[in-house]
This record gives sequence, C-alpha cells and structure tokens, in this order.
Amino acid sequence: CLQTDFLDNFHNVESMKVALVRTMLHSVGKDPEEATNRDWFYAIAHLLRGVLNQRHIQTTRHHYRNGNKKVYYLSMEYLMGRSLEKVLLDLGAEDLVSGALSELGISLPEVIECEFDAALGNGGLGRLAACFLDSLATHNYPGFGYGIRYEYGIFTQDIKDGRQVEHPENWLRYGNPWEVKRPNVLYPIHFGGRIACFKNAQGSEECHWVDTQEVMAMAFDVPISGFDTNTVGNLRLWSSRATRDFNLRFFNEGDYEDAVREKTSSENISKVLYPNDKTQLGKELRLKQEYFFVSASLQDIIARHLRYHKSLDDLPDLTAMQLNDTHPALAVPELMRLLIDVHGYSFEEAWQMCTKTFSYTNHTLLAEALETWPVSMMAEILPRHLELIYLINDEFLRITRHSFPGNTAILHRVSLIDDERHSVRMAHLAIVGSHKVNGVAALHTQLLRSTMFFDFDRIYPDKFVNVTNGITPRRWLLQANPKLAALITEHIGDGWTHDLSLLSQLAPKADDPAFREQFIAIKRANKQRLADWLQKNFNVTVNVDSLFDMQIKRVHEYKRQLLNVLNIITLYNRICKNPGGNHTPRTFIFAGKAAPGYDIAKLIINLINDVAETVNNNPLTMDKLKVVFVPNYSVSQAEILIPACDLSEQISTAGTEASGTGNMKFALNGALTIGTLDGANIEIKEEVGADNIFIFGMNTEEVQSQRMSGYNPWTYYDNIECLKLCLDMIGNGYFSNGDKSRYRPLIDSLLHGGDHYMLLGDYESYVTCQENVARARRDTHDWARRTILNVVHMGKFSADRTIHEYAKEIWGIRSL
Ligand code: DL6
Repeated sequence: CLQTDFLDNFHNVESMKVALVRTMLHSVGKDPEEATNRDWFYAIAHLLRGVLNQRHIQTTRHHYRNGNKKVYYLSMEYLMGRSLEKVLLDLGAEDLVSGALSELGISLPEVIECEFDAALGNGGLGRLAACFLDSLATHNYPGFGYGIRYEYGIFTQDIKDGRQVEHPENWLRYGNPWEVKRPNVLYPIHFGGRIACFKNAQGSEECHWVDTQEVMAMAFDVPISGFDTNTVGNLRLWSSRATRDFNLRFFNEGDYEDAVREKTSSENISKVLYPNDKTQLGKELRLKQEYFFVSASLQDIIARHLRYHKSLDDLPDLTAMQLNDTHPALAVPELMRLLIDVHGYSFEEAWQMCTKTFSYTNHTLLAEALETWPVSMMAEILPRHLELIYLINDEFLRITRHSFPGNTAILHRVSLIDDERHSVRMAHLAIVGSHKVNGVAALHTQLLRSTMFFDFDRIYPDKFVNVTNGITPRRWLLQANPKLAALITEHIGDGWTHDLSLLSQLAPKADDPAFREQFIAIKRANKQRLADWLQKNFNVTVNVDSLFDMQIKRVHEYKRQLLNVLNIITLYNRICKNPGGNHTPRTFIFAGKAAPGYDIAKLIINLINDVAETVNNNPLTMDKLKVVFVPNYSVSQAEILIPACDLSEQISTAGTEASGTGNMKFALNGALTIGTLDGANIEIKEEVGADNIFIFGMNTEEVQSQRMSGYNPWTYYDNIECLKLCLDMIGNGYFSNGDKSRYRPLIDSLLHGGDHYMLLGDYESYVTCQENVARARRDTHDWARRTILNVVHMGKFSADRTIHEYAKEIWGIRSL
C-alpha cells in the first residue's frame, strides 16, 4: 500500500471531486448539499492529511533504515499560521482541488479563509521555528519539532476607543484537522516531591526523586510537508492530562470537588501561551510548562532511540537537539537526570553525552528577556534538577577556576547561580550544557561575544558561532505574492523555490523598462488587494497611489513605533502649515500586539489610533496622510500586508533587534527599507547595496558611546523646534481631546526617564531620511529599479541557507 502514493488516487478533477464528497460524508459527516465552506475546509484537510501521513510514515522508515542522525528542535513557540494553502502548494494539488471545488460550486479562496491561524507563538522566535520546519522538510533533512499544544494561542486583539483589548483565542474550537491525537504516546511528568538518598550495592550513594505529583503528557502530531518533495516531517505537540481522568481516590472518598480540581490544575499546564514577548515573569505555571514539554520530549526521544538501538551510548552520535532560546534549557538537567537516575550512567558520562547533544540559540540581547528562576521555586517544583544544576555548576566553576586562577570575579559572573538574587541563570545553563551557541545575525553574535557573554567567549573560544536568520521563500513569496512569483518564474524558471540565490539571475532586469512596468503593475495589484481587504473588513479606505509605509511587528519600546509617530506628526504639521506644498501622499500602516501587562506599549497603540483620528479627519491633511492601525496582526494578515508594502520600517535602536525577519520578508516582496544599522538590516544593506536602502541614525558604537558619556534627551528637545512641537502636542492633549494626562507616561519616559532607546537622538536623522524617501519615490521607475534590486539580492535570507548552515556547522546532519 505504501508503494502507491495516496495522492496518485486522485489524478484528475473528477476523481478529486469524488474523493472530497466521500470525505465529506465519511469523515465530516455532513450532506455535501448542505455543507458550508468550513465543512469543505475540514473535508479537504482530512483528505490531504491522509496523503501527508502516508508520506510521513515512508519518511520515518527511510530515516531509520539508513540510521541517519536526526535533529530535534525544542521550542516553546511555533507561529504556523494557516496550513491549507501551504499544503496544497507543497503537494502541487492546488489546481486539482480548486477545480474539483468549483465543479461543486465552492470557491477555494473562501474555504481557505475558514481556517484559524495556528498562532502558538508571540512573534519572531515562533515564526522562525515555523520557517525552519518548512526548510527542513523541503530539503529532506531528518528534523522534527517538539512543542506545546496550547489550547489558547496568542490572544485576539481588538481595538476599542483606540485601546488594545485582549480576548482569549480558542483556535481549537472546531478541532484541528491536521493533527493526529496519539492517546498511547503518553509520558508521566513529575513535579514537587523530595530527594531520597541511599547507599547502593556497590556502597556508593544514589539519590532519587520521590513522592512527586504526576501529570501526563499526551502527544499530538502535526505532519509538516515540504515543497515539491515526498519528505514529510513532524511537529509533536504535548497536551497535559490528569494522571487518571479523575483522581479515583478522591472520587471514591466522595470528594468530587478535589477530584475535579486536581484534573483542572493538571490540564492547565498546556492551556495557554504566555503572551509576553521578551519579559520574564517568573510565574510558577511557566516553569511547569517549560519542564513539562522538555521532559515529555526527552522521554520520547530516548524511547524512540531505544526502539532501534541497544543502548543510549550512541545517542549523541545520532541525535542533535536545538534549544530555541533558554525556554527549553531545563532539557540539560532533565537529560542528566534521565541518563543518571533512570539509565545508570555516571555523572561524567552523562555530562559528555549532554554537551555533545545540545546546542543553543540566543534570540535577544535585552536584559529583561534573560530567564532566571528563583532557587526557592526550583527547589519546590524541581528539587532533583536543582541538585543536578548545583553539581554541573560545581564542575564548571572548578574548571573555570583552573583556567583563570585567582580570578574570583569571573566565577561570580559566570556561575549558574546568582548568589545575590538567589536565582538560576538559564542562559548560563544553556551555554555550559551546549557544544555550540549561536546568535541570529552577524551584529547580534558579535555583541553576544563582546558584551553579554564576554566571559563565556573567553572560557569557550570555539563555542560561539553566527547563523543569520532566514525566511521560507515558499510562504513569503510563492504563497503570499503569487503574481510576483509567477513573473520571476517566467524569467528564470522555478529553481528559486529551492535555491533563492538564483534570484541574482534577474539582476539585469532591473534596467529593463518593460520588466519594471510589470513589477510596478504587480505592486499596484497587491496594494489594491490590500485596499479591498481593508475596506471589506474594517471599512477603511486607502489611496492605492499613495506610498504604503508599514511598521508591522510586536509593539515594543525598542522597536520605536513612537519614533515613526513623531515623524507622522512632523509631516502633519508641515502639511497644515503649507497645504499646497509638494507632499508625497503616504499611508502609514501599523499592526502589532502589545503584551497585556506592558502599559507603555499599549499606550503607544492608543497614541497611533488617536493620531490617526486627527490626521485622517483634518481636511488639510486627509488627502496626503492616512494612518491605519490594523487590529489583530497575524501570519495570515502579514501575507496580505507585506506584498503591498512600498516602505518597510525597521527602525529599532542600533544594538537592540537581534535580527528581525520581517525586514527580509518585505525586501523579498519588493519594498525598500528605512532602517538603522541594527540586526540583519546590516546584512541586507551589504547584499542590496547602500544605494538601495535608506539607513539613518546612530550605529551601535555611537549608541554605546552616547550612553557612556551621558545621553541627554533635553538637548534634542530644546534645540530641534519641530521635535519640541510634536512632543508638546502629544503632552498637551492635542491628540487626546485636551486630556493632558493620557500620554504623560510616554512624554515622561522620553524626557524624564532618560529616553533609553534614544528616539530623540535619532529623530532628526530619521526625519531627513524620510524626506529622502519622499524625494526618491517621485521617480517611479528608479524606485522600481531599486526595489527589483532588493528582490534580486535576497538570496542569502532564505531559511534554506540558514538550515544548511545549522545542519553542517552545528548539528552534523545530512539531507536524505
Ligand atoms: O531570531 C528570531 C527573532 C529575531 O529575528 C528578533 O530580532 C528577536 O527579537 C526575536 N527574539 C525573541 C526573543 N524572545 N525571547 N526570549 O522573540 O527572535
């Protein structure tokens, strides 16, 4: 049965139609004549899942027969978005399915809209994980993801009276047709309890973790298709379950309430994704989530290994595990525990195996994102792990002491335990437990080595490497921008879908007027598509001939949406003063969520909406300026927004954005970037050339030296008249119906709180750079030439290149 590919059964529209109607009857249980678009979504997904499952089984057999080394990607977040269109493209079945549906009077695009985004992530880190899974499968690597099956992903954002309101997002309410529940793949996860030590038969002391509470981890598998390949990978997500559905002891004793309470608290573990982006809350439930998922994943990896191998001795030769930030860092002591306590290895043997297996990616330099856990909380919830962390630390400090005799300061700085704050430093644990540590863009890695992890770089000179992020060109060009994808294919063939560097063959086309015309027409069509969507969904009208200027990403002070707003107010004031001037019409589009507890970020959203209200309704400015905040940013929204963008805002303070991946998506879709020399912007500039990107502001050294020499925001406020005017308007209630208190915290953070992200210091340079953008935009053909050169030089930023680097330099795995 495995000899024939399941998809071969539906070789024409007629057979596909029959198969879909059958699936509607048998799996969805609906009369095809009564079926809704959502029912058809479930029917198609069920049918395609059959194809994917069969191919996944073939892929797995192949891996095990060949004894290939595998990589497991451990991540708390996966921002997958929708799957139907992706799977159809991957399988090459789009025409077949859309043909069959249209014979049934159903529209595929409307069916696609019925799918909920799988939004199990906050932003860049989770979306990167999703891109990596796609590249791993497309390039036939034996790579698998592990994560948590959150019942509630990232919250839904509503805007009420200009303010963000959060609602829980129950994305599973109609069921997830892509997943396969595995009730038999179940592992116990222990919490609490105590350590019991005793002398074993050989007379040495053995310690064990006893009297624990147990929760069960149940597996749900989501097949991951690759593009134009039979390889299908897997994402295994864990869901928490009570040990027994009801605790029978309580139940038999008649204590129904306690029985239910215990069940609820066990199942809470996988209930909800923490919506914080780069802040560490120190919540007990989060610690439990982290441990829950790494313990289940490691038990699973070990059980699978032992199905095919006699012992775990060769585990590190056949297995690589990537820690996606420090969230899964407890995998280090958990693997130690399993190897020592369950499988009888010595501490030294287990430690060697661990460090050979793990590698760790750091995704941020922001101090507030660095995870630490109170020793007391760890002692309570994971006493055996705390004990192992102490042992690891003793050994690590012993070796370090040896390398740096007499240097007690370094020992304090690098210790896994922060003695002053009585906490465990997870980044230190991840570094010590890994053989490689990587940053996600050249500047980021360089800064990790020279600042945050300076001491570790001295202790382990070969451990730190750079792997610049990338994005999958399948979702972010082929799927999101079919017109541009088709134009590219028409000229250079479709090899770029597997090897994005082939785009460079298009370079001569930048000077071809006919090609530019086609390019311009495609951008316009994408802008029209967005305009129609905004009209339909939000009743917002935009002028497609204006410059679409976008900043779409999480709202955070370091990303400086507020700097963008200051430029908008500056333009507003200029137009009001000189309405007849030569102003390039612009539509500023913002989208992004703020963490629910991050008041300043929420206030920035409020200000954007208040500024929009004023600017969009002033007859002097409404034809030249439009400000739109699109609520509830998501992967699916990004697919409509990005292809329609002219100008991509990547304006973080230099040295704060680790890489950014939105910057890559925009450039690949023919937008020019206005940005600072931060994260991957620097590498984008190197690729596209300084003439084809708008760079402004201080670089990292300048930011650092300003900080050292005492940066003073007042200097800018007092000396730059138009800046002072903007800040005074905000502070005096111009955008808040005279309410002077509403935006006081924003003004205070800039003028009295030290303006940590140096918005005022970069303001003048940003405004001047925006003037250059407006001027450049007037020459439509030259603008098109530059945007084409951006597309042409995006080859480096494919996630395929990123994955090939991880495979070779870090994991030691080979493509099938
Ligand atoms: O590496 C993916 C992505 C980068 O592109 C962004 O620059 C960075 O901000 C983001 N980091 C996080 C860190 N969260 N935590 N911890 O999301 O990673």
